[in-house]
Amino acid sequence: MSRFPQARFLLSAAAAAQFPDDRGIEVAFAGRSNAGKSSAINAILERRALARTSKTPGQTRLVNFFELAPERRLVDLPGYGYARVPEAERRRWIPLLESLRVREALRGVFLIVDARRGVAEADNALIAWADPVRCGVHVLLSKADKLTRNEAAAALRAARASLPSTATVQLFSAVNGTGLETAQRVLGAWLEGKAWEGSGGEKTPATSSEATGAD
Ligand SMILES: Nc1nc2c(ncn2[C@@H]2O[C@H](COP(=O)(O)OP(=O)(O)OP(=O)(O)O)[C@@H](O)[C@H]2O)c(=O)[nH]1
Ligand SMILES: [Mg+2]
Repeated sequence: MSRFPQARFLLSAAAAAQFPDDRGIEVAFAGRSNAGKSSAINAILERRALARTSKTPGQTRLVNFFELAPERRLVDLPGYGYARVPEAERRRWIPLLESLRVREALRGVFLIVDARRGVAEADNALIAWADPVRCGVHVLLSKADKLTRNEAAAALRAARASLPSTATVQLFSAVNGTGLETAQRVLGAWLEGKAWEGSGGEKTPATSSEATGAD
C-alpha cells in the first residue's frame, strides 16, 4: 500500500491568492518541462494518476497542490524552459514562484532533471531560487531506465560535479522504480520537518545518496 494512502488533489492555483493557507509543511517538485515531475509525484506516492502526466511538454500550467495528510502538501510546479509556452504566461509564473518561495511551509524541493540531459543552467537557477538554509534541494535524475548502468553512473557523477554541495542527488525512474525508496525517504524526512543529509548516515552529499539505484 502507498505510504500516503490519504493523498488527494487539493487545488490548482493560477495566482498566489489561491494558494492554500501557509501552514504546516510543503514540498515542491520543480524542473524543466517534460523532465518527469508529475510522474515522480505519482511514483513516490504510489498512485497511478494523481498528478497529470503528458508526452506533450508544458502540460502542467498551474501550480497544483496535493494534500498527503493534514498540513502536509506536495506542490507540482509548471516546468520551465519550454519555448512554446506563451511569453505572457511565462511572465505570470515568476510572481507565482516567488510567492511560493516565501512561504514558511516550503521545506524542500525535489528538482527533477532528465538523466539523459543533465543539469542545465535553469536547474542551477532553481537551486539558487530555493533558500538552501531553510529549504532542502534533492535532485532526482529521472528516466534512469533509459540509460545503461554505465551511462547512469556517469550521469550521476556529472550531476554531482555540477551541483552545489547543498544539494543531494540520486538516480530515479518512475517506470522501473530505480531510487524510489530513497526518494520516499527524503520526502518522509522533509514531511517530518527534518533535513535530508543523505542515506547511510554519511554527511557529505557527494557520497550520501545511493549511486546504484538498487532499491
Ligand atoms: N522512460 C521513462 N519515462 C518517463 C519517466 N518519467 C516520466 N516519463 C515520461 O516523460 C514524459 C513527461 O512526464 P511528466 O511526468 O508529464 O513530466 P513533467 O515534468 O510533469 O512535464 P510538464 O508538467 O509538462 O513540465 C511522459 O511521457 C512520461 O511518461 C521515467 O522515469 N522513465
Ligand atoms: Mg507535469
